Amino acid sequence: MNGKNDQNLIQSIVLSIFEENGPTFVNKWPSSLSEQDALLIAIKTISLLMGDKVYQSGTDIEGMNYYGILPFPDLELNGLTYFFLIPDKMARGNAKAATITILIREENNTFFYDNMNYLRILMDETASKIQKIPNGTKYQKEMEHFRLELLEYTKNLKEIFSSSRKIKILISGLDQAGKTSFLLGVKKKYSEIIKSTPTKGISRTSEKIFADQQSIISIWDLGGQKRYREKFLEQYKVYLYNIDLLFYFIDIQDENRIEEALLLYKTLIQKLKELNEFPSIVVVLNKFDPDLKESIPTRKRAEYIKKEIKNYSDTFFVKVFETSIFDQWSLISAYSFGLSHLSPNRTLFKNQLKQLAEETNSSAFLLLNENGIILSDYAMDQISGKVFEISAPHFQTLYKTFKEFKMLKQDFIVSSGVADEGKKIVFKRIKVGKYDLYLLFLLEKGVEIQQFDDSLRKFSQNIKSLITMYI
Ligand SMILES: Nc1nc2c(ncn2[C@@H]2O[C@H](COP(=O)(O)OP(=O)(O)OP(=O)(O)O)[C@@H](O)[C@H]2O)c(=O)[nH]1
Ligand SMILES: [Mg+2]
Repeated sequence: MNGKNDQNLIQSIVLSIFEENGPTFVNKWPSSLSEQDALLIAIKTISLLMGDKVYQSGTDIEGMNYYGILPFPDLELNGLTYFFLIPDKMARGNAKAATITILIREENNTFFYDNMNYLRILMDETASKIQKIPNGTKYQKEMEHFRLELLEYTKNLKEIFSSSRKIKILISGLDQAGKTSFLLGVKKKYSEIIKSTPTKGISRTSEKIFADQQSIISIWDLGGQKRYREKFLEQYKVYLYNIDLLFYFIDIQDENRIEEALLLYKTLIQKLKELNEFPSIVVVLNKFDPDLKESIPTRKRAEYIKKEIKNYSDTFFVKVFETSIFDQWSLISAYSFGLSHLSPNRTLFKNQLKQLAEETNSSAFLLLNENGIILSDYAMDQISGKVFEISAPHFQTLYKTFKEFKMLKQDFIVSSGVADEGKKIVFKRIKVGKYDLYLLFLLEKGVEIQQFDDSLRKFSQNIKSLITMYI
């Protein structure tokens, strides 16, 4: 544990650029950081950007800034890396890939999460300055300024940091909205759904996306009955403090209580603002059972709710899902979306999938963990996304069944003739470090999966270190 005012919190700062001869560091601090280590940092961070064809096709430079948290186990450090482009007429795609990396010791990992907003702004400002300076300079002044700002900021921090991030997810909504059933449904605990009773007070569980993940994810399922709701609103500070993600449930079938449900939502937003807590929000329009999908009154109600939610939500990031306990995929989609939004590396994952899609000439990709949680997805168009929606659960079951009966000789199944124009759907297991992950993707006519062994291997390699920092 490190006390407050830890002068040694920031271990290193490295600015790296993809120069003609490959990734290299152009500025490093402290001077005691060896050239070899600085080069390692440059190669590792830049290689995640390279091959990303986004910038090679001349997309605007402003639009592609993103960040991620990367482990550097050899150095026993973790890095927050900011990826950006420096305009350069002479370079391929008229730009050079660049990264700024802040390194801290692994045991101080939570520093990144707790101060992400500040760090992003500071990195963004510095990157903007660097983008405007003529090429070939060492960016000494900008990096020095960056370092001083950062050190000044960390000097005043009062928190004590640790290696494991604590994530708090709150599940709220009126009673009977289906909150508890949803959580059980995601875990396929169907027999318990039938027996489930209204939640008394609060039910706390935890989530593990990976068996040995560092982060501790707690899920607070709040009883929605009036007496529990009142208590919750009375003690809102306890419940809303340090919240990372809110799932807000509305029963789409309960037409008489829509206004009441919206009012509670509005109240929650007000309380959150008061506490200066800005979690991502997933609004779940639940009990949207498959036979109601086309019902006009239900659709109208859904549109009305979406409009109101948008009006109330202010600056919060909000995404609305329509779910039903009778549609497992709808539950998984909403749940996974929420969880993946907690991942600092979500943009990096998406970019890796995008890159893979380009290399394999595929229009869509899904990356799943062993429990079927969607870690990341990429779809070029809506139709491809829709195909997955329908086929993913089916493939997962098929794959498991085949494996169970030892009928699977390879680690993938291909189905042809399902989609139009001779496209094939592939469900494939990939080894990423010690984890088994699954890819679902669409292959164009005449293309065989074996052609992409190299791309898939590279993909596994690239996400191997990202995955340990997934959440
Ligand atoms: N038709 C339909 N019924 C559902 C769905 N989800 C849950 N239910 C039913 O709705 C009732 C309430 O579900 P719960 O999961 O206990 O609701 P809750 O939001 O946890 O309620 P509290 O714990 O009291 O806040 C149960 O009878 C469920 O079987 C759904 O998607 N469709
Ligand atoms: Mg409940």
